[in-house]
Amino acid sequence: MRRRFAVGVAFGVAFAACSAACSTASTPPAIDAGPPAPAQVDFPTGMLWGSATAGFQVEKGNATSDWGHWAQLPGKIKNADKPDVGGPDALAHIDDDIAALKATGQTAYRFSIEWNRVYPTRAAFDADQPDAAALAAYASLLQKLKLAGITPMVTLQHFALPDYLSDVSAPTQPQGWERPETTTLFTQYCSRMATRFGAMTDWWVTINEPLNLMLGGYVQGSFPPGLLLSMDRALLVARNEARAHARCFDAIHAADTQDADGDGKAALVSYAAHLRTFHAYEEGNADDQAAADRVRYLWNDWFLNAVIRGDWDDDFNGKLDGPNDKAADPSLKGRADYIGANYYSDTLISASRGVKVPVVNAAVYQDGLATGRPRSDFGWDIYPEGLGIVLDELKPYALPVVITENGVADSKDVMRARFIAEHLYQLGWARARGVDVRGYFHWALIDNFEWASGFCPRFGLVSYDPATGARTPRASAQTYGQIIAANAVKKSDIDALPAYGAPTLCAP
Ligand code: GCO
Repeated sequence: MRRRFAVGVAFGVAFAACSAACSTASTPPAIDAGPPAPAQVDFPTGMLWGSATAGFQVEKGNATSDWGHWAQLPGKIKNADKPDVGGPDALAHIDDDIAALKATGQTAYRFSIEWNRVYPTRAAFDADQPDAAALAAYASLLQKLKLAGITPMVTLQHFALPDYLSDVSAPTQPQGWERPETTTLFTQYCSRMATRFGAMTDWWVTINEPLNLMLGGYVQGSFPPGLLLSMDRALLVARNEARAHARCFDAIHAADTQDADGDGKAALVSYAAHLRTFHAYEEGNADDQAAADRVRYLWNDWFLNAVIRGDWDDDFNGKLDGPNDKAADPSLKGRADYIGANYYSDTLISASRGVKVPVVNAAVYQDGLATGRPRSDFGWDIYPEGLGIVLDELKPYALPVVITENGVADSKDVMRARFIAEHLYQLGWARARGVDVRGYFHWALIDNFEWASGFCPRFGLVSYDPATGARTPRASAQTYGQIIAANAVKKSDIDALPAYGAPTLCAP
């Protein structure tokens, strides 16, 4: 069966899932034909070992966000799941979550401060009258992390936007990042949060996966405002997010002058890019390969080039030759202190079949790939080598890298231990090849609301049972803890782990 417009996926352009028709696709080549795989990889002292969440996915009570409204609309969320019913209610369970981090020796935690929670109305935002309970909750989280010796990493925008900037009832009107006022207000929000919390955190993520937001909202239709293949609006969103990131970067640096952890740096600011590997649907097919290169450029390089090099490719054609293109634009250049990289999986690209996405003129296949690799409950390939590939691709930017997300939907915990070990092995190997990776955040600390897929996919190191409210560490969390304790991964330890178990498919 061929499926169009799958919902609720991180990469999001699953325009057609593979079926028997995909059988001509072959397994992409393994990385690094050169030096043999090391027997052991080691991590540096001070490596950030953590896990990640996002406010809308683990909190309750974000009804004044666009996602809060979106999740009430019929047909938008798998099984009609409601974020406030069945989630782990993180702000009410800070101690439990910190205990889970400590139990595995994690030293860092990435979470978001939800804009709509802090400023539920436009009037509150304009008057700078933040919600006292919201501020107290985030301050408490930050204080408790400090007491526990856990380094916080704060995301300022993780998909959900306040409803006064993104109205799900009016999708034909400009929404969210399309509106110029969103950048202005976001910059103020960044400044205010950095002023208020800068003494308690040094690590900042401005926007989470800006291109996924664009894709889900304007191409695939599974995120607010729910548009299909609305390319002009999509590209406007990407441009505005890049500029907003740069303004937020400046605002944070201006406001956060306090060094929270005594390392001499007051603020380390970046965004979280979702990076993938892209292979030709048919290995050796030159058209497919060219299409894969186009998609890879747009998805992996475009935003990084803009905010690190200041290279502004306004028409997304891969060259700085358009009337609005600009090299080394000083208003954009140098706006990343590190690269935040979310890595999940691989993608096959076809030039000749399936639903083509304009601009890249290619069909994108991201789940149910005919590669023979193990796959997660979400239908995504498990492809640890891909992490090595994307890390190698980051070398030319010459910046430290933090893996801000990496994880697997695995409700039965039959894949996660090996998944973690194999990905961390690739990460360590990339370090040995010269990529300066400083941290790793597993997605996720605890089971949570997976956007359009609701609570079906289970990404947590800790399981959450909505019936009993029990938070139970999964066995794989111990494997993560052992690697953290050793600060190394041995190939022989990976070999001793059970093979990947079968997925309990939770496809959209
Ligand atoms: C994303 C987000 C997370 C997801 C995670 C699993 O990548 O979509 O940053 O919010 O939950 O990636 O899909």
